[in-house]
Amino acid sequence: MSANTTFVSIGDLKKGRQAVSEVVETGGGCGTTGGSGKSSCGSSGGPDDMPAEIWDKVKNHPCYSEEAHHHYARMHVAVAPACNIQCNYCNRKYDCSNESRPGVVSQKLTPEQAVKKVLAVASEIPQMTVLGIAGPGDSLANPKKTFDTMRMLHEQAPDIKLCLSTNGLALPDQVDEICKYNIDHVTITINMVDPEVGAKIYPWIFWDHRRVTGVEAARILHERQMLGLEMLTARGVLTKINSVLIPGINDEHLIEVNREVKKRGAFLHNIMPLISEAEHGTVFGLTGQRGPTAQELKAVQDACMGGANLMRHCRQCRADAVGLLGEDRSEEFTLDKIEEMEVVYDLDKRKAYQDQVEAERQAQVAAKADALAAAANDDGVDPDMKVLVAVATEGHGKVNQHFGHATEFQIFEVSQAQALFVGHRRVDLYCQGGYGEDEQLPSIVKAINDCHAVLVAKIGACPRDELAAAGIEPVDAYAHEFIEKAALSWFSGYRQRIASGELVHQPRGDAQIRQGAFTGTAEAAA
Ligand code: CLF
Ligand code: SF4
Repeated sequence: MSANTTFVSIGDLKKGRQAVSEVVETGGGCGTTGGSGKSSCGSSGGPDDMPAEIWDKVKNHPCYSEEAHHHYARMHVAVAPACNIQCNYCNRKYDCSNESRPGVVSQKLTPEQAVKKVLAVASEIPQMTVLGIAGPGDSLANPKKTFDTMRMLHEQAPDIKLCLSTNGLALPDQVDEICKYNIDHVTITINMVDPEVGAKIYPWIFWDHRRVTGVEAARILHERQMLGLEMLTARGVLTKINSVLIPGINDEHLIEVNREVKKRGAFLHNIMPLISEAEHGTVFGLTGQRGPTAQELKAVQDACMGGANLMRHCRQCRADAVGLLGEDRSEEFTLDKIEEMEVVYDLDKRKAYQDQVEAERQAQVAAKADALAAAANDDGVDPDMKVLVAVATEGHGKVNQHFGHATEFQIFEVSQAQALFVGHRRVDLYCQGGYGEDEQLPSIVKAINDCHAVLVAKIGACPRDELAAAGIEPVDAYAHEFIEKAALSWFSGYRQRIASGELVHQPRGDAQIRQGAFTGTAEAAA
């Protein structure tokens, strides 16, 4: 079978999950690094799941806490243009694909411009709590620009958490600098722990003043990644591992990656789909290497459960992203616009606003707990039934977006025991300048085709009918309610309709992960 058609079966993945569980029983990981004996601290964890000092680091970091990502924003500054390796899914005309959606070009900044931009965003978006450096090349292949930026921010904006992302090659040499500026969150992209697999992903690295190729290059990269991860864990820095899922190359192998990074203390594992368009001009794009479907991605993520904790809410942002993870406000903060802004970095005002955000977040947590308690009754329907629902939201943890204004849908897996965020699906805007664009509907249906319902604040008659005809129930009865409560309430009603014989539960199909560029933006919907 070719690399493009081979894919690990769900049965094989389940065997792999068993292997992961065996290792986890004896292995280390974040539960053993925090020192309190508490053991579960994934992105969906809360204060009861982890030591207080770890919760303090993750509670308002939108990437490290799924709950936080509904309420808190991050921003990136594109100060790091150079890279020291080549990945087959990257074209260096664009931003680093390890933390960015392929095919995007960011506006490069000097460290001084970057600091000015961060202060401007912090004064306009008080819930912006994290500054990340994620390109457009590799942050640590540009150490002076990266650490100059971090040093100035450490001094001038002490309430903002600092975060960076790297391919790991230069990491062991930079751990002291990382700790010097209190950079508490570091992402390493690790796609393999076997250099033979790595040779299919990395054609070369630049190491020790020369270009190294093949298995030797992948071996050096692997050793540097593992060493860097161990050093960060030893220094108490929280680490997230990004892995790009490449069907036929590292799909099964990511279970082993998960196990190895867990052993070395990784806090989170973020398995992202390969985005591989020929128009991006990458090696994989040009050779026809496909990305995974939504259900293939979910199968690998599910198989890794029980190992290193999973992040499933990554949006593969751009190197100059600004805003909540699902939105992009970078256009509001270009250099010329910042020049005209009155920048007032007011710590007290930021804190007061964040206190309000925290109160809203606690209300969401309480609503979820109440809804779960109400859902746990014996209604005669299969107690293990799980379905996916899509949600249109513009933040605050609520079902508060019109179907036609959604550029993504959040996906929740709902059962009587939980409403769990399991991913998102990007779509083209349905509503274009006040009227519905019916040509977009088939692509939206394909993106959420594995869902039983879509929860929205409002929806027009035409998309309502087409969704229903495709077997996806449009639901606007929970407008402006908290998402988990809405999803659980809808699910209880769905079960009641099955119990009464009003409907028969049918399994859904697979869904597509959006590959190409977008034809609509959030601004266009406003
Ligand atoms: Fe940025 Fe990355 Fe820090 Fe987050 S992003 S450097 S950890 S602040 Fe987040 Fe964006 Fe996914 Fe990255 S959603 S691409 S995981
Ligand atoms: Fe591209 Fe990032 Fe890989 Fe460098 S590390 S080649 S910038 S994806």
